[in-house]
Amino acid sequence: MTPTVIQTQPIDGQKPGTSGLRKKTRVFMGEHYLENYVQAIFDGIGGVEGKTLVVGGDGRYFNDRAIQVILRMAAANLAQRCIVGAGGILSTPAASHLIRKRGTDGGLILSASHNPGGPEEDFGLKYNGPNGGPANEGVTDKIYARTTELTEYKVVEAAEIDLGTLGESDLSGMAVEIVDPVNDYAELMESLFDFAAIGELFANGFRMRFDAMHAVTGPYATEILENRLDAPSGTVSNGTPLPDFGGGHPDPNPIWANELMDEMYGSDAPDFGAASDGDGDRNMIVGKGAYVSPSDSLAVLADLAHLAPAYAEGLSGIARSMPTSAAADRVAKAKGIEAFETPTGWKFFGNLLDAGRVTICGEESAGTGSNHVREKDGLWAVLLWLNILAKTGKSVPDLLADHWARYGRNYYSRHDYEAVDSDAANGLMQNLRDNLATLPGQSAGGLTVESADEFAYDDPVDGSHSAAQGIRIFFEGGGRAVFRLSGTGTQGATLRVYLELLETQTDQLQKDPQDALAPIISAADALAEIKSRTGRDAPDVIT
Ligand code: VG1
Ligand code: CO
Repeated sequence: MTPTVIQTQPIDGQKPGTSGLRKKTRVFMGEHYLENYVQAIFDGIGGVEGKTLVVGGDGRYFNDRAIQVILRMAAANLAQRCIVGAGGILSTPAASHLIRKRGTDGGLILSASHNPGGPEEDFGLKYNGPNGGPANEGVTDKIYARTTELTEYKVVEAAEIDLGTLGESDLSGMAVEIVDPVNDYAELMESLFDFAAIGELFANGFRMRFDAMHAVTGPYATEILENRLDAPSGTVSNGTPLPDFGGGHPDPNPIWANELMDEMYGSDAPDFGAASDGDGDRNMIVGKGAYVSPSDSLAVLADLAHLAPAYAEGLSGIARSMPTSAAADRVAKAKGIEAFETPTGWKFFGNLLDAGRVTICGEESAGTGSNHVREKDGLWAVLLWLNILAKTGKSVPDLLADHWARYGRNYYSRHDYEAVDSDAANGLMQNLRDNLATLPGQSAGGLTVESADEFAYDDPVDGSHSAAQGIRIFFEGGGRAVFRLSGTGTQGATLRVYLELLETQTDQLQKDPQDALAPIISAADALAEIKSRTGRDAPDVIT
């Protein structure tokens, strides 16, 4: 069948952010909007003729209809095959795995991650390359350039594909293969971890709560935890993915996963709690009365990963995003392996992983992962924690206390100011940038600035340079404040302020992070003029 060529206009503002393009769902549903972006992706990666792509998403509102459009456009652009998760569902790490396992030319992942879903909420789309990872900046720049010049896109007219039935069908000459979204991923997890040891933990009465937050990990967690590891049924809660995530934010942090937090801090708390986000790449870990900050989680996992079969030989290196605390660096140092500091976003870990320079990576935003895929992976982190708990026989609070006693504790918090006026947010950043040279020596909040810079990154593998990745202020005595604007928001600007302080005195390791960080918090406000410039008295979200 000859494809229909539809005339269109370039659409302004289709610039991919930290993780693909995210916009209000209604924007994506607007005339030619999704189509323009899909055609720009296809053109930006050099066409899809003869190629095989993986397609799937987190099941949010518009996921299924967007997939039908993508399939008809892939056929019109002469793709050879699309591999689609049944029901249009694939968690981000499962999609990454499928791209790698099947040796495809990449994939399209539909998700706005932890942002709410629904007709009035958010939608997103990103391209991952043949290594299974998010497209690097070179590729996203090409995709963006195409969006600004595109005047037509191709689509075939065809009946809807039945996404619910496994098997292969033909769409105007392109094969559409509907696959089980869970099975390959569950097998991968079984190959990495000691399922016998974890199963024994559950058999001996260990209790766990996994909150899937009505998002994509429900079916994955149920299959792995309840079916393969024999955790009691009911271990997974909110396990049915819903197009609007039950009206909540599928964001696994103490604010949005408050149901889980209440249970874990309550009188009948299970031994272990965990949650994941909309597309399954983030994780939250919480023990009995003990929330684990993502930066600490990365450090503990890196320290003890050798207890899991896949990492028994040790790690080649550890990478963390710049705003993530330096806790992982000290683990790398103790192990005598390389540590890397990258800009925010998983795409910056891809080259290091591909080159074998690092085995484990993590971000303060609740993302941890390894070289098993090229995305962060929520359930992977949960299973590695379970593996470590099973092998050490210790509790989460004990493991944390051990870790801090050995390495010191990086008190850490992130303060988010959401939907701030864009001009005000840009003005705040520009003001810091303009004053970088004069900051050292200044006092604020009882602290003195030691140095300040704007973080830039030279990729050690391909030499590419990424500028303007956040402003860092280091204080005398080891504290740090980092400022950057979010690249995933869909409304105004989100200012993220990252606060950190290393404590090594053994009698000072059990403080509340907000108390421990009070001087850094007040210094950050004074130096960046947060309150006066944003007009906000307090952050919207503190994690
Ligand atoms: C945020 C996080 C970042 C993460 C990104 C995508 O980006 O800070 O660490 O990689 O989301 O995560 P930003 O630009 O808003 O700070 V996900 O779970 O949305 O794929
Ligand atoms: Co996510």
